[in-house]
Amino acid sequence: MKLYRTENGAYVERDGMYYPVASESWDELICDPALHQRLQESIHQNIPEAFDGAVILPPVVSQEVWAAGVTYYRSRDARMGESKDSGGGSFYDRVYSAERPELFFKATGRRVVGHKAAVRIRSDATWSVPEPELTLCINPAGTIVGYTIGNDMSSRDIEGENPLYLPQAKVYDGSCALGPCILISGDPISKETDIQIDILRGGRAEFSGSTKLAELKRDPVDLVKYLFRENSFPQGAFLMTGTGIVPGDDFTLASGDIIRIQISEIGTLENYVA
Ligand code: DO4
Ligand code: MG
Repeated sequence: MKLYRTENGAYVERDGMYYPVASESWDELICDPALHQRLQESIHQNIPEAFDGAVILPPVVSQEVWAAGVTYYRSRDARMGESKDSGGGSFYDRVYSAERPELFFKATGRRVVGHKAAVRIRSDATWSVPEPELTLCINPAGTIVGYTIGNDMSSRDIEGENPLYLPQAKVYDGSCALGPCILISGDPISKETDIQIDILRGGRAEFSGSTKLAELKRDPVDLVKYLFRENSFPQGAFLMTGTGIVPGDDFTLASGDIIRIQISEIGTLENYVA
């Protein structure tokens, strides 16, 4: 089942049919401990509706968005390279193999954009990239209730200059995209899941890359356990699980680029760079 937040309320999709989901608010829905069952009931009790013209909103309102870092070897490698002149390289190597993961605050709902909306690059950055990341939807009890697609936009020159600049490299208006929907599932997502990114410039592929979830070094459940240590999330939370795809050092995003991130089982998140 896939759950969408739209301008006309929430919808659940199964087998290509879209059913309305009654709710007080998005927050109330996401926090429902019986979300899975409630969506099944919506499918059984409602008549499917046309969905073609629906305006899809980001699947987040009051939830905080957090992110894990250096969870794939490719990210460790890229980060060690970009920060070698600042002496930050060894931090990334150490966190990749440490028991405690890197977790950082990424966005409030206000800073998140949804499917087909504009992501932004900082005007004071010279080296910007998207980071395609499987993103966990977690309820207030700390249970993973679903999966969405995330783009952790990053300013590599700023984080490379000094690891202490990470919040500025990562948190700014339009720095996070989530969507288009949440795959609601009681089962862990398959390690065979493919993650693919295509960046189009002037209609042509400027960069393409892919990875498999099997390359993720950390167990999503362990990441959530660390996030919820000494931290409560009364409205639930989203946790981006890190990137396994980093374009070569000569690539930087430009205004007008289209970023397509595909995760098998979930769908495609498409954004353009403002
Ligand atoms: O440590 C810096 C950020 C890492 C990150 O965002 C990632 O690996 O995806
Ligand atoms: Mg990231």
